[in-house]
Amino acid sequence: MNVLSIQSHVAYGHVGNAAAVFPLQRLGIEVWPVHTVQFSNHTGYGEWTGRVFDGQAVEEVVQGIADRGVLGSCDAVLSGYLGSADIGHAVVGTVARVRAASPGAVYACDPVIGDVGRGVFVRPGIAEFMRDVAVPAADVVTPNHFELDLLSGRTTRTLPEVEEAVAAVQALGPGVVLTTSLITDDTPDDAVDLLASEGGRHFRVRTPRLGLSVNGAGDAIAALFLAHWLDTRSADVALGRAAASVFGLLQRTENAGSREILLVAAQDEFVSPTRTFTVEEV
Ligand code: PXL
Repeated sequence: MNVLSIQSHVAYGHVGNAAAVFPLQRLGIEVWPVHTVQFSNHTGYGEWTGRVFDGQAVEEVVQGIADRGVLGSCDAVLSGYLGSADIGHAVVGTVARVRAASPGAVYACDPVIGDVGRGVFVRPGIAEFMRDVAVPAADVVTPNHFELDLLSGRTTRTLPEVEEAVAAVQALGPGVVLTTSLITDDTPDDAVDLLASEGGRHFRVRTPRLGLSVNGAGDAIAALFLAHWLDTRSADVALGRAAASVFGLLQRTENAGSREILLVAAQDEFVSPTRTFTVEEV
C-alpha cells in the first residue's frame, strides 16, 4: 500500500506529516510525504520559524514522483493542513493526476480549519477552499466537530443535527465522513465521541475525555482511519481501530505530562492498542 501524504511538516514535535507518516509506516504502509510547510514547531506554541511552501513547490515534487513512473501504484492521497489556497489547488490537481494514473485511488482530506477551543487557525480563504474545492473532491473526510459545523454551515448540538450535517457534507461529495472530537448534548461530561458515517449509516465510539491539550492528534487519527479504511473498506472497523490507537496514544501522552503527542514512545498502540471500545450503530 502506498500513500501520498501532502501536509505540513514540523522539525520538533508531531503535527501534520510529522504526526501522520510514522503511524502509517508502523502499520506497514509506504508513505510518500510531500510537505506544504516546514516549520520549527506547531503553531499552537504561538511562535515558530520556517516557511510556507507554494503550490509550485508541491507540484515540482509530485512531478518528480511522476517521473519515476510510480503514480500508478499510489493507493491514496492524504491531505491535511494546507498553508494556503494555492497549495490546496496543487493538492487537488495532484489528486486528479493520481486518479488518472491509478483509477480507484482514494483521496482522504482532513479539512484542517480550526477547533472548538482555538477557533479558525488557518489563513483566510482556506475554510472556503475546503468547503468548495477540496471536500467535494474527496472520498473520505475527517472533520472535527467544529469543522463539521463550518463545512455544513450549521451549529449542531444533538446527534440528529450532527447526522444531518454529515449528510450535508456527504452531499458535497465524500461518501465517508469521520467526525472527531464530537460532543453532543447526550455525550457525558467525561466522554468524547467519534462518529463514522458511510452511506446512510452512522457508527459511534465513545471514549473517556482526557484532560490534556495537545496538537496533532487529529492528524494521527486521520492517517490511522485512512490506513484501516484502505485495509477493510469498512468505516465501522476503521473507526474502532483508529479510536483505540489514538486513545492509547493520548493516554500515554497524558500520563507522561507531555506537550507533544508521544508518537514514537507509544507506537505499539498503533498495532495492538491497550484498550478497545465498542462501536455502536446510532
Ligand atoms: O494539527 C494541525 C496542524 C497541522 N500543521 C501545523 C499546525 C497544526 C496545528 O496547530 O500548527 C503546522
